Amino acid sequence: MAKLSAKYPGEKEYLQAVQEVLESIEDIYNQHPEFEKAKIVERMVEPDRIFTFRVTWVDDRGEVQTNTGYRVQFNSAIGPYKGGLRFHRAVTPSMLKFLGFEQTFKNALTTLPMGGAKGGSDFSPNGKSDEEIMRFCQAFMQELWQCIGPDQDIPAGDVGVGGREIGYMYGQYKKLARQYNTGVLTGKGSTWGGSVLRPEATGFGALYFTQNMLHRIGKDIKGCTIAVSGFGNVAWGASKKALELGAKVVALSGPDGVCEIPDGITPEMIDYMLVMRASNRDKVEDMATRFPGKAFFTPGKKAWSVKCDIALPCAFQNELSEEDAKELKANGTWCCCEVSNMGCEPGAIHYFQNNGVMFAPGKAVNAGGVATSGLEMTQNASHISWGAKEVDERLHFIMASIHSQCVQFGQQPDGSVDYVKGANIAGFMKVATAMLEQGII
Ligand code: 2IT
Repeated sequence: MAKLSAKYPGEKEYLQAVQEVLESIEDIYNQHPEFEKAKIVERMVEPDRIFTFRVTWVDDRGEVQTNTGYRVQFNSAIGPYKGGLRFHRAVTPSMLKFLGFEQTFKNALTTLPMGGAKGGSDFSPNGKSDEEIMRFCQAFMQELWQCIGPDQDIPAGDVGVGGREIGYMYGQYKKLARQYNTGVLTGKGSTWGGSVLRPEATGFGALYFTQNMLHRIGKDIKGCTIAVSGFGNVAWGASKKALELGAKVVALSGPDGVCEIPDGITPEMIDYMLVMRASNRDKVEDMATRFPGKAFFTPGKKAWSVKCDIALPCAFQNELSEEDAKELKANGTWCCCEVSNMGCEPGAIHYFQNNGVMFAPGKAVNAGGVATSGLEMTQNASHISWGAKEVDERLHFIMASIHSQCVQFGQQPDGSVDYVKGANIAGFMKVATAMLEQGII
C-alpha cells in the first residue's frame, strides 16, 4: 500500500478499493508462499492497460466541446475484459481504476468467465438533449471501437449510460468496425440482441442477495422498510423487486435531497423513475412534484436520514459516511446491502460491522448486473434468446452461489459472516489461482 500510494498519490478511490481488498486477503495470502513468489498482489493491483483518448463533439448551439474518454482493461485472468462505461462529470483515471479493480473480483464471483474492465468519460449527461447525447456517444465510439470486441473487451452501462446510450454506441460501432456481432456490447435493446431482464438485473440480483442474507438468519424481507439512494437504473430495479417481495420503499434520494414516501413506493412511482432518468435533470424533487401528498421532498438531506430497517445505497461511491451509518443505526436500521460500487466509506463499514448491523459489499450484492451481461453474451454467441423465466432462474442461482461463496470464505468463529472478507477472499482466490497457472505475463 505504501508503494502504491507513493506511486499514485491523490488516486483516492483507487487506493481505497485496493486497501479494502488487501486488508481482507492478508491472512490467506500469507498462507500461500507461491502467490508471494509470483508477486500476484503487485501484478493484480496494476491494470493490464489503460486507453485514454480525446472525444470532440458539437453541442446544440454549434459549439465544439471536448471531453476525455478512457477504457481501463484491468485483468483478463479468467476471461475477456468486461465492465461498464460511466459518463459523469467527476470521472477520473482513479475512479475508473477503482471500478476496474472491483469489477475483476466481482466478475470472478459471478461463476462466469469474465475478466475486469471499466471505462467512460468526464462527459456529464445533465441538461443535455437527446441529440447531444447521440453525438457524444458516436464521438466516444469513434475511438473506443478499436479497443473492444466480443472476444476481447465487452463494455456495458454504468452511471450515465443506459439502453439509449448503448444503442447509439452500438450503431456507431457497426459503422466503424463493419462487424455485426451483437456480443460486443451488453445492455442492448431486447429486439437487437439484448437480454430480457438485463435492465432490472442489478436491482433484482441485489434483492435476491439480501433475501439470501436474511434467510440465513431466519428473517424475511416481507414487511421490512427500505431506504434507497438514487433513482437511476439500479435504484429502479431494486425498488421494483422490493415492492414485489412485499417490502416497503420509504425513501428515494438524489443529488438535490431526499423524497420520503411514508406509505411506500407504488408501481406508478417506479415507472416515473424511468421518466426522471430520461429527462437528464438529475432531480429527485420531480417525484414529489409528480405525486403530491404521497412523496415529500426535503432539500439537502440523504436517504440515510429516513427511518428504515434496511439501507440500500444504489447511487455512487462513498455516498454513505460513518456519520450516516451512526444515524441509520440510531434510527433502528439493522441491515445495509451496498448496491452501488464502494457506496460506503470505510468508516461506515467498520461502524456497521462493530455495531451489529449486517453489511454486504457491492461487489457481491450488485454482481447480478454484470452476471446478466454474461448471460447476454452467452445468448449472443449462441444466436439465441432466452425468456424471462430462464434468465431469472439463472440470476437466482448466481446470486445464491455468490452468497454461499461469501459464507464459505467469510464465516466467523461466532457463527456470523463477514461478507466483506468472504467476497474479497473468494474473488481473490479465483483470480490469483488463474494468474498463477498462466505464468509470469
Ligand atoms: O458495475 C457494474 O458491474 C456494471 N456497471 C455492469 C457491468 C456490465 O458489464 O454489465
